[in-house]
Amino acid sequence: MSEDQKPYAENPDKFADLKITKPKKVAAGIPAILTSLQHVFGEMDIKRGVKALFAMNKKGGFDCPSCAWPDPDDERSRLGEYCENGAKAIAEEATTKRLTADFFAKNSVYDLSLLNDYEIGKKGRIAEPMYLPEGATHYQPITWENAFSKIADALHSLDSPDEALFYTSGRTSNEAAFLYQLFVREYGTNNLPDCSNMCHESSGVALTESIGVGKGTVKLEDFYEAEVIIIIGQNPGTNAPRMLTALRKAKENGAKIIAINPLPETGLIGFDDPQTIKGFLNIHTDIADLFLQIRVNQDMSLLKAIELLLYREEQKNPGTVFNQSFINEKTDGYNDFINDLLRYDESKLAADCGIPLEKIYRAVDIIKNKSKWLTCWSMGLTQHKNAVYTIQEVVNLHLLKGSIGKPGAGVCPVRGHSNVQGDRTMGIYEKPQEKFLNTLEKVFGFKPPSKHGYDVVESIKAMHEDKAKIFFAMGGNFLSATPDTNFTAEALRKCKLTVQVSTKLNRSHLVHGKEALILPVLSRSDKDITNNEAQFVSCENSMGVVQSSQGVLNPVSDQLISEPAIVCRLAKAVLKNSVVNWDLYEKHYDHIRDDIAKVIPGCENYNEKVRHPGGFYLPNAAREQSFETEKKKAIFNIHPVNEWTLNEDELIMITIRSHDQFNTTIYGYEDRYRGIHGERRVVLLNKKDMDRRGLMNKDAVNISSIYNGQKRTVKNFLVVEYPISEYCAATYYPETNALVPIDNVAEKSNTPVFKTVNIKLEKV
Ligand SMILES: Nc1nc2c(c(=O)[nH]1)N[C@H]1C(S)=C(S)[C@@H](COP(=O)(O)OP(=O)(O)OC[C@H]3O[C@@H](n4cnc5c(=O)[nH]c(N)nc54)[C@H](O)[C@@H]3O)O[C@H]1N2
Ligand SMILES: Nc1nc2c(c(=O)[nH]1)N[C@H]1C(S)=C(S)[C@@H](COP(=O)(O)OP(=O)(O)OC[C@H]3O[C@@H](n4cnc5c(=O)[nH]c(N)nc54)[C@H](O)[C@@H]3O)O[C@H]1N2
Ligand SMILES: [Mo]
Repeated sequence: MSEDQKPYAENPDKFADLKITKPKKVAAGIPAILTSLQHVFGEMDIKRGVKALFAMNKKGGFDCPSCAWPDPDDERSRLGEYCENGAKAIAEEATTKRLTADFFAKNSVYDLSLLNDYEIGKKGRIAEPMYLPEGATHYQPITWENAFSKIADALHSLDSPDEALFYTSGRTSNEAAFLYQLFVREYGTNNLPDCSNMCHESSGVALTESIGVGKGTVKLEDFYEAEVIIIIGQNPGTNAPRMLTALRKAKENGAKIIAINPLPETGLIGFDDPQTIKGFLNIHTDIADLFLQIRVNQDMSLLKAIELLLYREEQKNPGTVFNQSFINEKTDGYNDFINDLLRYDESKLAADCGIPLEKIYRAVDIIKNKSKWLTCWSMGLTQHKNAVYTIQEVVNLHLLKGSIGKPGAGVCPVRGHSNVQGDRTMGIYEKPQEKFLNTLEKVFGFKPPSKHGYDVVESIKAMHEDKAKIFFAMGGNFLSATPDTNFTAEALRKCKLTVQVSTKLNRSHLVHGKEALILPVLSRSDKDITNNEAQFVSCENSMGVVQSSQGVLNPVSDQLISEPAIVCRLAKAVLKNSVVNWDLYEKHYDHIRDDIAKVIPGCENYNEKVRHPGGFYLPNAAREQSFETEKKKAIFNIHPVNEWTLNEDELIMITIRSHDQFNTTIYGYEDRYRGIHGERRVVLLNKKDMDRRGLMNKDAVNISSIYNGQKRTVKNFLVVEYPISEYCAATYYPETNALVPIDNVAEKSNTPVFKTVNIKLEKV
């Protein structure tokens, strides 16, 4: 066991680099431009860097591989639409550093596992297919053909197709995703776990039950018309920086913005738009008009308090606050909902969420006479035990005012990975609907399996229990992104074979099955030339717009192939009597799109529509106030407030992203906005919680989580005093994923509870 590869970097002995400065008041601006350029030109020459930056998010260029924020339809900057973190994402994937067979011969898998995630990621792009035989210490080169036949042999050796798992991360294009689910289903399983299971699954489940569609209802233009925008459980300045531009415009048009967060995140407070003259001159926009500093996972109490106070206002002036005709015609469950609401007391609710009642009154004043109103959220709502319920409470609030499905109003889960929403649309889902499977059968002539497959958490458990023996990942970094890192590492190690389709080296290559393969792939920004013709792919953004994306850079190796081509070749190797014409798909992606058009609702004439500059919108009935639930109405769902269970000495920890990472890819050690530099193994604490424990800035602590009597510990984290809500703590993901219990999942969505981890600190 002692020589096993490390599932996470352990006990750094040098801690000298941590520097703490004051959190920034203003996001973006000139420092953002400078940082972007440093990252890009640190990884490639000027010509390649300029080419990449100019093509990103331009019509006819490629979709930024960072977040899923939409591009403006009309006025895109001539420089391309990008932000600091988009530029870092490009620097990361367009780097000219390469990992060839030579590199893997020189570095054992064990030695690589001793590096931290930053060091692993910075090694470069994987340049050729690699294979790790059982018991070997080093990856060795393998031909593509042999790699595919090894996978085919392994898959054929299983007792049932349900013993194989096919994970998808969210960068996979629509074309690749469509082919991948088609291959997996023709092979015979619905085991298609994806990063959505850990991300916006709770939003999908909540919204489907409440309004009949698992996606948001707003368009970018709605931001410009909105009178009020609520940003709850999201850090847009870091994770969707281009959203700040939309918020600035909204403010110029008179919108009021309310931010709800346990941390005063920089982008929420102020913003310099680097793409405008004002931004260059350092004139900044204050984004939030009202900041409500909530305790972790007390959003339900706050939402109920707001609803209760709005109800009182409505009683005082009937018909002026609630939209009674919308409630009567379009919703179900109003009376029961109000009866339940009246059980609560606003003072108690305010105390529970840690926000003074006067501040809640201010929020109510902002909202009460407005109906053009949007709510945006992200992981701060979705990764809790009661996530689905809190999101449904957000919908309840919108239903009271009829603020959904009309200009300037609606709900907006801000998606994470750049094509995570598209992958779902294309059928990457472990619980496919019967209707979808029937269409596949009609179009292709094979019978897809109807038994539901495993999601992420179920997959990890299935590997543990020897129910799943082959793990195949289309992108991502499963080991580091999932909860309970040690448990997941054991699960992966039990597999017969693990296969990673990847651009960059990550820890999932280093903690592996008995045999392992790395299949190197073209990235978003790479040119994809097939049959002498440049191919493009398509993606769907957070607002349901589907657009084409075409890489412009020369790939770093002629051994890289595209994700669609990988699926076609894999399918040909595995499926002896396939009824699908994989050769045709591989020749030209138009053939893939022809079949997407036959299967996916709203994608009729896909080839034509996706070629429109700016793309096209997928249909979304809730946008027109047509709610396709069983009752054909939007539903008021009733859920209780969430009791905080905090034992003595405990804190509630959230795991969040720094400004210098994309999920498990660490760009650097600069969490610039929060003023934390040089070190990621930190724990952010409120001054009062530090005083109660006698802790000082930079003290080293071990962090333990206690769940169902089980203790998990990570060692040597440095304390940073931070204006976070009392009784709460924050650490960076993935360093503390080992503390997140595999069994602690959100009700209904099964999303790991990454944001309510009960912890104790022990000074070292
Ligand atoms: N640069 C960059 N961009 C990214 C990513 C990245 O890693 N780097 N990741 C992408 C992905 S996959 C995703 S899903 C998104 C994630 O985007 P975010 O959801 O913004 O990411 P997190 O860092 O998880 O931040 C969660 C926010 O919610 C707050 N929060 C935590 N708990 C609670 C709570 O109980 N209530 C409330 N009201 N707030 C809470 C935290 O303080 C934090 O501000 O970003 C995407 N974009
Ligand atoms: N504690 C904690 N854990 C979390 C979260 C959290 O907030 N807290 N957030 C969760 C969320 S929201 C998400 S979405 C997941 C993310 O989970 P994943 O999507 O699995 O993780 P990433 O870090 O985005 O994956 C990065 C890897 O993807 C590969 N890659 C990059 N680009 C491409 C490409 O174009 N094609 C292919 N084939 N591979 C590529 C690279 O090899 C890179 O190392 O993590 C989840 N885990
Ligand atoms: Mo995500």
